[in-house]
Amino acid sequence: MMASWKVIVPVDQRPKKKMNNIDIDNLFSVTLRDSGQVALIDGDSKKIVTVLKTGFAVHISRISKSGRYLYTTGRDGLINLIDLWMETPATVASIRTGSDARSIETSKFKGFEDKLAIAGTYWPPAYVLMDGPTLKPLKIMSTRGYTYDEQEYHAEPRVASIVASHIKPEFVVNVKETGKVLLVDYSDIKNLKTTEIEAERFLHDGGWDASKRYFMVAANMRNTVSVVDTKEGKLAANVKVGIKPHPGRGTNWVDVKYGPVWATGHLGDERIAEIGTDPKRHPKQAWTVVRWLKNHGSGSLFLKTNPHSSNLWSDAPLNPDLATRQSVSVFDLKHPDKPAQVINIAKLAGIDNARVAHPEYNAKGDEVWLSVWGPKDKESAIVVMDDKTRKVKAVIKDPRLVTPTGKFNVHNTQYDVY
Ligand code: DHE
Repeated sequence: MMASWKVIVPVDQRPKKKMNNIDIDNLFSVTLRDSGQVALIDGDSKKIVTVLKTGFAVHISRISKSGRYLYTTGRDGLINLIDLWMETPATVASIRTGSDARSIETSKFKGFEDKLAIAGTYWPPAYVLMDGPTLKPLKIMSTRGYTYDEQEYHAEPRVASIVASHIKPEFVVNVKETGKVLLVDYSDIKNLKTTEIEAERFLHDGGWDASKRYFMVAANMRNTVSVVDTKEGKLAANVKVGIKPHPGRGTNWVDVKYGPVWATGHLGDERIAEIGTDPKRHPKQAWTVVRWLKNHGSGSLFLKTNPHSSNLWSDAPLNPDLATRQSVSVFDLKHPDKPAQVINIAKLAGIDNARVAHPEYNAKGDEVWLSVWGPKDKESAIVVMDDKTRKVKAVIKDPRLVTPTGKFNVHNTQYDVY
């Protein structure tokens, strides 16, 4: 790890203030999966600011608490740290933390803003804590151990999603095969305390409820969403959902009848499960599926609404039917009994043979960005929809936009708005 570690621009040679006119709040970091790059796109002008080389089949982007630093991880374990304050944002440090990886996150608790980073790896089965501004590795922790239920030794349990708590100096680390959620207290790395929570198998992706106290994570082999109460450091519930839940980070809104909910779509069926998340004021609904919505098909990966919106957008990029995987469902959350409007987004971009994936709102919450994810050697695009009218606002096309998939709006990623 040390041999791969590069500080390209030392901290004292970095800008002391923002050196560009970019509205960083509304910048999007877009995964260009098959070219191993991210495109930084200005949310207002829809213009590409720059395209940066990252790891192989780059997977996700995450933003530091201050909004200055952007972290990316490639599937090859290459972490890039990008400074958004530079005249043209560029990589200022990089490291390889393993040979197979999916997750990266940064410390968000008061007093630890931008201080630490954490990367999880599929191989080796471990996570590493790093100095945030330089990526210097500080401590590697193995995830090898016993499955929570059968108490069988597992030699290579992979690290799936990692999120940073806003209410404690903790990272929530989800270990796939053992079904354990680790709450890693980073306030004293030398005397590291972790709380090990028995959840369910195989943990994959997830996100916060609206209060940011409960972490909701898919356990896809058991058709379950595990709910971790990060305030108490305990499992709150295992909620049975549909077949193979896949929430991304999931999404939150207030159901007209049942109060605050968090929702996930599914790979294995066409339902969207709304789970009640307010045990104080809606105890009957808490940690149960209060309502099922009907997506336009199975094979859904991501769904999103926004505090400023009453629409819910849901994709189905892994559906075998072409028209289905090119389309999204848009639900009116004020009238949840009304069927969704199904919009073929790829057609709107004039592209055939693509998957449409990953709705992401802009910072204001009045636009929804969707990736039209074509083959590597064919045209792709990003379609920007006006949230209110559900009509096209812009189609971003550029030869540099090779296989766009995930899009991470700085504001929404920084504050976990979803
Ligand atoms: Fe992902 C998140 C793992 C395939 C796009 N993906 C995640 C996370 C994990 C994961 C563990 C959560 C990270 C976190 O929050 O810390 N993904 C995997 C796989 O193991 C899998 C199934 C197979 C593989 O070979 O990697 C896989 N993922 C894909 C894709 O094929 C997708 C659709 C396109 C791509 O770019 O590779 C894809 N995954 C994403 C995206 C997120 C993600 C866009 C972040 C969602 C978000 O809104 O935060």
